[in-house]
Amino acid sequence: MSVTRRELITGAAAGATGLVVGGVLGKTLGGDDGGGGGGDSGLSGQAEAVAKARDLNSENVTRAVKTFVPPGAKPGDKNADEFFLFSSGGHSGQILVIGVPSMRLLKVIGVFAPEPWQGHGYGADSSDSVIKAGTDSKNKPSSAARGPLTWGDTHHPALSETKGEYDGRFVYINDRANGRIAMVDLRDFKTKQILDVPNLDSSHGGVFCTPNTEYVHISTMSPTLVDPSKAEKALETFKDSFRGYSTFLKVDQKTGKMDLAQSFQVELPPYTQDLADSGKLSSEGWVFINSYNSEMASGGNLTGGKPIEVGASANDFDYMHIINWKKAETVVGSKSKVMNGMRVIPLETAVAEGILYLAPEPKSPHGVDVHPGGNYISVGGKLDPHVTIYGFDKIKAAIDGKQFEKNDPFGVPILKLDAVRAGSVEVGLGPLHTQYDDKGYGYISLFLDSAVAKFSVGEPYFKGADAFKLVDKLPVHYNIGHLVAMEGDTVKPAGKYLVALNKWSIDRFPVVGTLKPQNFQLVDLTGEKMEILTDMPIGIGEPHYVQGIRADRIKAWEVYPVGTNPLTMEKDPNAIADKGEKIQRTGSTVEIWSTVRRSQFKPDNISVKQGDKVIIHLTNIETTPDATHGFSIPRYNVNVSLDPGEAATVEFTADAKGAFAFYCTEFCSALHLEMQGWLLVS
Ligand code: RUQ
Ligand code: CUA
Repeated sequence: MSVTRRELITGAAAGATGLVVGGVLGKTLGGDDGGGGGGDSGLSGQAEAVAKARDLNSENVTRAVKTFVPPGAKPGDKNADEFFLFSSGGHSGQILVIGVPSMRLLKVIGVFAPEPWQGHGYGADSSDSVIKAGTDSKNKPSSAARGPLTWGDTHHPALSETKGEYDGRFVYINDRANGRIAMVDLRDFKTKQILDVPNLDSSHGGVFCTPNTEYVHISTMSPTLVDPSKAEKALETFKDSFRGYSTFLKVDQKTGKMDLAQSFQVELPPYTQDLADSGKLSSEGWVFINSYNSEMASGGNLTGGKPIEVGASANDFDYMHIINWKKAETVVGSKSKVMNGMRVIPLETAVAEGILYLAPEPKSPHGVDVHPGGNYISVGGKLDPHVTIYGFDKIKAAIDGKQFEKNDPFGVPILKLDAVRAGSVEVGLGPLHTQYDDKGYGYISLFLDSAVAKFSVGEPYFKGADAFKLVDKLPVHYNIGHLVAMEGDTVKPAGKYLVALNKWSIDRFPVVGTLKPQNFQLVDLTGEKMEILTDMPIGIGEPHYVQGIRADRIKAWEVYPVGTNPLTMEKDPNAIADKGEKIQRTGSTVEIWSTVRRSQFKPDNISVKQGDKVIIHLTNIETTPDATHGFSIPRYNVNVSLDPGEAATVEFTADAKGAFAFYCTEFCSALHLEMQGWLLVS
């Protein structure tokens, strides 16, 4: 139930909600909202005075009340955050976790970039090994990366699903820059795997989970040069030298990890494959990937060639790729070749086996988003003011009836647009991405208009002339890219809220230097008209996609069972209990087993010789939530977070001579400052 502005101001809803802003506020702030009526109280007088002193009008107060989460609100309370956003952190390489409707930043999860606060990539084996394994040059046609890579451009988070609904187990996210993908376990919100995806040099929007997380999908963005020894003439022979790859990474249901041995790719033409989405319900078993630059333009603007953006938008149509992955699964065992450790179904095979089809998409398409019912697929063409809606029933019929316009230059059949289009809606300039609510509406971002358009999306909610219609439009601030409606890309959207991910904030926040924050705007979807509730500056990275999940689907751990290694989520063989502490020297290796608790490391004196290999096993033996300790060694670039119960191992060569005062980096107790020790390297 939502409280309207009028109810709030007049106090009509006060009885039901216990909200007593009351009549005085109404009178003072009333304006066009009118005023008067409703119960008056001491609280209303106070609220009125505060609102007046802070120059807040009734609309501001209503919005504040809709988003305010009182201190101490417990998950599940009516006044607590009902949803979490999992947001890409863009070129910060991280994931951001944000509460809705409060729009409070709850966590930054270190993924591709080392993150000292969590000890991600600063000496602990459990994270260092993940970052290191994430740069695997054997997987790429191009030669060795100058790794390990320590940053990523996170773009598209994909929450794991069961029967097309988020299940709160894992979240995957891609690195746009380096063609990689990572997995975060939502039991402890930590990165467990970074996979350098074979044959992918880059990847943009092609990330999603299939409806039961059988696979997580990722595709190329810029196509890959298959034989790097041909780099010199590669752009002149673009059509033959480059290929795209649609990748299905098999997910281990217990650990969430992706298993290359059971994964496969479908080879694609060297267009720029962009956003992608999974079929669901009636379209389950299929995936849809749009593309641009079917012109295969490669630039050359200094030597008389067309700039890439001109060459790449010359054609009126690009192509949606329609892939039957259930069919591909049956073919991959016998008809694939192995390339850089990955089974690949060649393009000709994909065509011959009926695995790959194309459908025309208007002018520089970007988003492709499957409707909760599974039948409709919305595509925004950046240079076309319409959203084009395809019907999967029509696509199936067109494939069965061989309604092809022609083949593309690689022999892939192109379906007739008229045969597969279910409708189109003129929405405005620069349509990009669509999300859905629980009432049959779609919401599409309009980059050039800086707006969100709401439109009806066919059956079962809308029929006949109402089937595909623009119903509302809301200006946002500014240059919106993605948008997210709560659970808005699942089979059961939650509606209620939408967040606009605006690339520019211009005048919305105080000037904090020349690099400005992005702007997340929370939009209320419960009324007839969409309404902005609040702005949230994003001061880290440039988020691309975000998914919004019901908070109660996440079952995160508060503490680890004592001795847990976060990488395996099992007891670490080197974890020790109280009194198990020891130091052991074998040749030039010194191995230390240390307990960590409020307020000491034991042992607190470690003496080694210069050049020794030092291995320190740390076990935080605390079981109290939040009793986290840090372990840092100055000058050795070591900073480990030891959450309650966590076990970690730090290994290094003691090459710097001196006395190094290691210390706890978390203010854990009254004697936190005393929680230190000495590493002597002589
Ligand atoms: S994208 S702003 Cu990087 Cu998903 Cu469309
Ligand atoms: Cu332990 Cu501070």
